Amino acid sequence: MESQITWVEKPTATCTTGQCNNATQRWSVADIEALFALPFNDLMFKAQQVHRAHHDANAVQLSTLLSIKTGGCPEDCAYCPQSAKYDTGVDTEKLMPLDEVLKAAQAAKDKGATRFCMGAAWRSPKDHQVDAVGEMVSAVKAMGLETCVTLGMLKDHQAKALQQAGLDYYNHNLDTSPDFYGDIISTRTYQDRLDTLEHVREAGIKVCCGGIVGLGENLQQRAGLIAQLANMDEPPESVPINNLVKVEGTPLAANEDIDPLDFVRTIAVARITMPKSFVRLSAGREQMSESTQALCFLAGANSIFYGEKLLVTDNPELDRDTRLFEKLGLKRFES
Ligand code: SAM
Ligand code: DTB
Ligand code: SF4
Repeated sequence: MESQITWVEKPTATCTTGQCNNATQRWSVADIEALFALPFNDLMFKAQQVHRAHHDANAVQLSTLLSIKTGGCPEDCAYCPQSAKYDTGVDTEKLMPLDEVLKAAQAAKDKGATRFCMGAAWRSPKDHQVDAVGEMVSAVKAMGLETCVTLGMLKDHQAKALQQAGLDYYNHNLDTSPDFYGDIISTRTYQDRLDTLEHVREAGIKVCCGGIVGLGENLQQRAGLIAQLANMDEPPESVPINNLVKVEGTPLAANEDIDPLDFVRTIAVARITMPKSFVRLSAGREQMSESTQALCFLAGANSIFYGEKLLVTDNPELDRDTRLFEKLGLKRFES
């Protein structure tokens, strides 16, 4: 029997929640909650339709992460093993020298990554640190890799300096909905995040922005995160959806795991509401079955972090990913 659902590609609604950041938001939180509430098969069917209209259904973009400045971060993000506030056994290190970064970038390229993402455990970098990262960006780009960095909050002139250095993407996650943010982080505000994203956009750098599920958010708050992302004047080119990696010593270490099918639903809803974006199945793959990952690809995920480490936690071994790609007939996305 035909599904009774009428699909609306981009609903126009007036904001009733106070959570939208533009007057004519495209997706209300209620619209997104309604997507989450669909029968699983209907949701997956719609996600596939949208995915196939905008992307090669069997191509997945491969990004490799490197922590260029590990640990000792002054922020108190409750999920993060790199916060100095929690005893997680992560040692604090200085900014990695350029030659080591380039060695890691070459290794990532040799193994098939097309984008190299460098992460620093900073609240907000100083100008001389931005200059040092700018040098890394220029050198990695010269190797023929796309570049992405995530350094915390940026001032407008710092975003411009990174653009001048040739940076392709800046990763800065909203992580969760505005009304749940204060439960997770107290050392900065949601508006701080939005301000940095605006500086990045204005500098002409592509935006990589997503969030984490499994923080203890309710369904409305999960929908609230997607609404924030989808209603940006220009949705992020890249949307990482992380499943919380529970790290001993962090306040969220004992959180209950979310149902894997709810994670898949989050990917599908991100795909439907941000048709052109690359949706990245990000942290949490190490703990995920092959079947769940396969469902995530079916739901429209078309990017992963590829390489044995995320920043400080484990990611699947390369041969495990190679086998999974072979089983699923997936190929590497070439831009
Ligand atoms: N300090 C910068 C910042 O917060 O933007 C950059 C690095 S920070 C580690 C980058 C992102 O990693 C966070 O925004 C969060 O989404 C993700 N992340 C950190 N710890 C995580 C965890 N345990 N599980 C899943 N995602 C995590
Ligand atoms: C993103 O959204 N996920 C990545 C990347 N952007 C920087 C980080 C995941 C971190 C997982 C925990 C860790 O290894 O530190
Ligand atoms: Fe610091 Fe980023 Fe970790 Fe927050 S997520 S504690 S800002 S490294």
